[in-house]
Amino acid sequence: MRLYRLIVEACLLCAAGVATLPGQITASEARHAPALALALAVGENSSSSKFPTGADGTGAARTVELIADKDNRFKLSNGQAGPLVLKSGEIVKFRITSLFGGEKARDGAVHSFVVRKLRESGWSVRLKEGVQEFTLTAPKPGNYLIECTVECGPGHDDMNLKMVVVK
Ligand SMILES: [Cu+2]
Repeated sequence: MRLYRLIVEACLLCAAGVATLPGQITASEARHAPALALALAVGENSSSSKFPTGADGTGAARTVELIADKDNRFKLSNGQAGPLVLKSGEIVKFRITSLFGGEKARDGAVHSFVVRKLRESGWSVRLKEGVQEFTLTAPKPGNYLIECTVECGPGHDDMNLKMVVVK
């Protein structure tokens, strides 16, 4: 909480003494919003850890390896079809190997990795041939579907991978 106080004090320097504690922010403090938002974010993090961590709290993001295969199917690295099981809130590093399945998009993508209802959270990645890595945060618990939205060739319409997010 030390950082929180420093940031609020810095904010106080910029104008009237209004910033106090999280939860006590009022409309009159709207002009302090950026500093307050930052202070709240820092406060939130410091309650658990200094850095983003995996769900196991070790600080290491878990790596999930997938294949977007040339037969136009997603596969887990163990060769199975899924589902992919994640823990809500965990930070997941995806390492996806993509292989050409007969057709590719104009931008060169041979597949994509899309969860439609999570697009705004970054769950929408074009996949070029080869290995790609990106990091995402597992959403709230529920059942999701990872889909390929690139016309990648025979079997494309069924190219998806079930994802189950647990508490
Ligand atoms: Cu496809």
